[in-house]
Amino acid sequence: MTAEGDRLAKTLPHSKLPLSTQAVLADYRLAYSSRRASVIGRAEVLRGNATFGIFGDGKEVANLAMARAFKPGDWRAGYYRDQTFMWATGMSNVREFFAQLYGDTNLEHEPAHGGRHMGNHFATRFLDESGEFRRSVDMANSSSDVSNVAGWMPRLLGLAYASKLYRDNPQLKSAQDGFSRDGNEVAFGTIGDASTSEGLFWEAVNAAGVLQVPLLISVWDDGYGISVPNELQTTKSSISAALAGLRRDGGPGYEIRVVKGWDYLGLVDAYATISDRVRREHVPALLHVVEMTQPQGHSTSGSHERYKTKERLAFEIEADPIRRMREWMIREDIADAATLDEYERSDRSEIERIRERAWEIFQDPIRRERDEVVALVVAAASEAKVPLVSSHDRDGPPL
Ligand SMILES: Cc1ncc(C[n+]2csc(CCOP(=O)(O)OP(=O)(O)O)c2C)c(N)n1
Ligand SMILES: [Mg+2]
Repeated sequence: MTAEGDRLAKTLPHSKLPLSTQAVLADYRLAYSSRRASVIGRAEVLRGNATFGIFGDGKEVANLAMARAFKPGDWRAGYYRDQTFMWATGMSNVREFFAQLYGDTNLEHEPAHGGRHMGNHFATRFLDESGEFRRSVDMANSSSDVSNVAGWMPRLLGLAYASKLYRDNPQLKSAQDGFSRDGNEVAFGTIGDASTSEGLFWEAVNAAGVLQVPLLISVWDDGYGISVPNELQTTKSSISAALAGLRRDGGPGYEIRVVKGWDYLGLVDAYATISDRVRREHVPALLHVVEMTQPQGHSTSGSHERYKTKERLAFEIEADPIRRMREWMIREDIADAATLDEYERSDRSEIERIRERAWEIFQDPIRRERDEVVALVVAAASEAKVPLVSSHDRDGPPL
């Protein structure tokens, strides 16, 4: 670690935690790398090298702030916008992102589900090679994503409830080895604005308020569920406004906060403060992350240019969290533009190198099998003395 890296960049206003220059720079580079992977991922689908893509672009900075609050033993139940969080916590990485995109079925390349789910569906392994439970208290843990939106909410509730039982039930004290440390785990949930309209969201949110479990739900609010805007989806166009009655005021209830998706410092501070409260007091929390963007639209199956207004498309560029984080770093003298340009250049080529390698190892068994089949056909043809090239192929079309 260099002296420069150790330099204090900021003290967070509420949590009072120190944030070093090195930590901010590392976050920025990860955000930037994740964006490059999303951009390349979309291009790969449009080129025909992959069948479908849905990515975490626009959600990078909030993902990183959430990752800073995530501790060994914690759990995640969430959805396809979380690639940056998964990489930041070490639960996934760029190589696995591209293996998933290509549909690589080799578990060594794609350990989440061996190419059998949708891309950007995440999971960590609970069992070791001999089928025994791993010690989840020492690991970062993610339950397996599912495609039906909000389908993971009841599971999120269950994960949080388990910690409550481990803390409160004396009979479970002896059984918690490896699974819990006195219920000090937080279950982190993520969900999109539109998916909060699902019944499972409301059932889980209400039950968590009744049970007072350690659950921290982040709503990534980018204003849209595919092409449907919030006004047509959510009462008052705001899930935190709609849920305001759940807020605790002297008795049991929720911690509810609203933070902007491009405000790096505000996000890191909010996650640090709130997760600490959730962990200690077992109070559920909802962090409504607003003004998020979707720079490439919903997925590779559509073009947001077809349904977003000119003003909204301009906002997607102007409120881009990476752009704003970069501007903030320069303004605060954390890094200068030339240094950041240099990092970006190097991270861009690193992402491309990893993609290329993921493509090669995905193609490798396919090419080997093709070569084997061709060799068999050639051998059979030569034994039967059948020419493999027709006179038409050899001589060209008749003139
Ligand atoms: C139960 C269910 N209904 C519909 C869909 C199709 N679908 C996939 S993503 C999506 C929109 C989700 O929007 P939002 O929750 O705002 O998340 P975002 O993609 O904007 O982050 C829909 C309707 C689905 N996967 N599951
Ligand atoms: Mg949305």
